[in-house]
Amino acid sequence: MNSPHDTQVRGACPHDCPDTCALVTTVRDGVATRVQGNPDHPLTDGVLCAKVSRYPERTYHPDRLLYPQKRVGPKGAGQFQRVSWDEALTDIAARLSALAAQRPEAVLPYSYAGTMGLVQGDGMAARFFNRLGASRLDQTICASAGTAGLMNTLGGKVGMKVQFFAEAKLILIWGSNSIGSNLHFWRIAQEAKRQGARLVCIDPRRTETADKCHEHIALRPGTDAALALALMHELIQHDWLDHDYIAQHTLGWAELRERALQWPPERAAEVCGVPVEQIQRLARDYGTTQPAAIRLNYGMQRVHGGGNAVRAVACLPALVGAWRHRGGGLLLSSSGQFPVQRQALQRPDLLGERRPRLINMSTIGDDLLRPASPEFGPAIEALVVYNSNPVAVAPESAKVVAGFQREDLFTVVLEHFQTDTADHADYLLPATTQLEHWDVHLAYGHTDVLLNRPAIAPVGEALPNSEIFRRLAQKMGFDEPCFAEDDQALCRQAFGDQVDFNTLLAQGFASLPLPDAPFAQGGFPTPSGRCEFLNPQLVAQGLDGLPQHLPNRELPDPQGPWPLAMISPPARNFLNSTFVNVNSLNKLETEPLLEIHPEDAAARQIRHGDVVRVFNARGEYHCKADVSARARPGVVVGLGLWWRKMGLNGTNVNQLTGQALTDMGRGPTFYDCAVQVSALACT
Ligand SMILES: Nc1nc2c(c(=O)[nH]1)N[C@H]1C(S)=C(S)[C@@H](COP(=O)(O)OP(=O)(O)OC[C@H]3O[C@@H](n4cnc5c(=O)[nH]c(N)nc54)[C@H](O)[C@@H]3O)O[C@H]1N2
Ligand SMILES: Nc1nc2c(c(=O)[nH]1)N[C@H]1C(S)=C(S)[C@@H](COP(=O)(O)OP(=O)(O)OC[C@H]3O[C@@H](n4cnc5c(=O)[nH]c(N)nc54)[C@H](O)[C@@H]3O)O[C@H]1N2
Ligand code: SF4
Ligand SMILES: [Mo]
Repeated sequence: MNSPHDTQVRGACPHDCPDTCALVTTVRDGVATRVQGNPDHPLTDGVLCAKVSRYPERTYHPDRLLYPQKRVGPKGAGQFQRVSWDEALTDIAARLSALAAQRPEAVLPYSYAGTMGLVQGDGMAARFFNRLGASRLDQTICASAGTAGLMNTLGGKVGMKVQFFAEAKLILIWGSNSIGSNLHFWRIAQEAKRQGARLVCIDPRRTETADKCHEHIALRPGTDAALALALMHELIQHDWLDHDYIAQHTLGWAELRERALQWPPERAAEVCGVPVEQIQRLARDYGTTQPAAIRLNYGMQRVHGGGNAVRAVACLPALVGAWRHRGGGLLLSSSGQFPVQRQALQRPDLLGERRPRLINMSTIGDDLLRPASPEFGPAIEALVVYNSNPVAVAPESAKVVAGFQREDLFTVVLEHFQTDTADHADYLLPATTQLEHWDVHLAYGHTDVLLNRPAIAPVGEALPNSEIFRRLAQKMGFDEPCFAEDDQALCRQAFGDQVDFNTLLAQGFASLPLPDAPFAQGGFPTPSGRCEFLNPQLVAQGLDGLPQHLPNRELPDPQGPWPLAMISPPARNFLNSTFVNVNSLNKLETEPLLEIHPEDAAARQIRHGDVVRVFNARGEYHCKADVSARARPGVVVGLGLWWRKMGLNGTNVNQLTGQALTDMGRGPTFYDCAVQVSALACT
């Protein structure tokens, strides 16, 4: 119940989730008592997921980091003592200055999407590292294969407006567990369903989303391009094509046609491990239903051929002319539509003539262990981690941990909690949460800009990331005026005059003025202005210019040592490794689990609840078996990103994943991973 003493503060959810909800925080006597969805923001509609509804619990968690700390124990042991901000920042600045004077590229920032805010993300931090001349981080860990696939086909991270999925008559939910990871889209899909739309889920796992769709196509991981090419085959054979749209708005139709004709449904059925009739029926539905909409998500691009898979799927709407309708087309990410003023915010001009090397965050394990060499440059000697928990989330943990344990590596971690990564810090600095700082947000699942106002004062001595970098800059003698700008100034700069800041101040959100059906008359943001089935840039690089099915590198071999494919998608009540330490949420997820099909379990004498050893050449992960038909035969599912220290024997699923990269975009291949499973006692 709200009392007259309550104030309500409008904000934005900072998490790496397509929904980017508008929040309303209730504050009484300086304490946040409740976080709710803003009912005035149409897409949020007053509704939040379970995770963020628990925000006060996370914010006032007894384990929140409240003051700066310095390592006192062995590297990685997580033993710290309290120090003052001044002592911490003076020492950090001295260490970084010494490196900056000799070889600035020995310093590496490591950040991702702990907060998606443009100010507390790579705003002030980017200025700081540009001025320093540090190595740049190639931020590939989530979406870069899909991004490359989309760029190479549609020309950008562009697509349908999410609200118009409500008007679709057929929705393909492709590589997305929407109920878990895109709840507000799912609500729109439900509306479409009530209006008679058919929902089809394409996912190796029988997710809660698959349960609620009319049909579930449980293909093998990494076979989406084969399925898409077979759909094209059927569209051609039955002439379910929009010839006019193809002629006017696409590039390379003759070539794509020839490629697709090599993929009869029988061939794809073999590759995907699904019945031929299911592919034929899906093609019929897609070819004969208008408007038809595809909600693609990043789950299907974490494999060797992930970029090509996205390319293949992204060709489909143009073939049937789905883009003609605002309720038709495709959405993977909308983030390319936001006019972010990155030059103003991040100030790449501070680099001057310097062009520091790029270090791929998805191969941080290998890169931390690499010595100096002419090709690589200097070894990484200092790491500044913020908005990320690489020790838990990056692939091939054994190497990541070995890298973080290097005695000669100087590591600073800005965090809310003492995560697996924080355990390895030399300095651990307390950061504010979204309830405690200003920020401004774009979204990748809708097209509204959101403003976040601080609802409460910082907890303990926590400071915003921006302020930590501002103070560090001062300590290092960076005297450019941009280091003195405050967070509200950065909020304004993020979109400059492209978005009306007064609207943001007044209502907390502002919609971008975009057309309802962006490609009804073509006009794709590609160099040709067309949907590029055949991509001339890829051809110029000597690559296959057409989408192709590239099999997983680690195809499970029933006769070999690694007979099972493993995927490790997000858990519904965690957000990557965030929220894993929030008790009410980890209770819902119970404990680290491996879903395994009853047949695969029986073949290994594994019973439900047994402790199992999941292993391959890279390592082993210990957890409990969840014998369940959610997993298809031959595929096991290691759900969610538990903190290593909360898992059995200090392991999590990334013990097993590898550092090989995708066909495009240099992305990780978390779901291209072959393993064996045995009961732990038997080993
Ligand atoms: N609750 C919750 N929400 C989240 C996250 C979270 O951790 N928890 N993570 C957030 C992040 S970082 C991101 S990037 C987004 C999107 O992250 P996504 O990874 O797209 O998340 P999901 O929607 O769970 O979709 C993954 C689905 O793809 C399936 N999948 C795995 N391999 C394949 C394949 O080869 N082909 C196909 N077709 N499907 C496959 C998985 O079984 C899973 O159901 O979600 C965000 N939202
Ligand atoms: N096996 C496997 N591994 C995966 C995935 C998978 O599906 N399977 N998914 C991958 C994907 S899609 C992604 S996006 C990555 C995610 O990897 P990360 O971006 O590292 O995401 P989180 O694990 O959520 O960690 C974010 C951390 O940032 C902290 N944080 C939040 N806000 C702030 C802030 O304002 N300031 C500071 N200093 N810290 C803050 C949080 O407390 C949290 O510990 O993981 C990847 N790893
Ligand atoms: S995590 Fe996603 S669904 Fe949950 S509140 Fe944030 S944006 Fe909304
Ligand atoms: Mo992600």
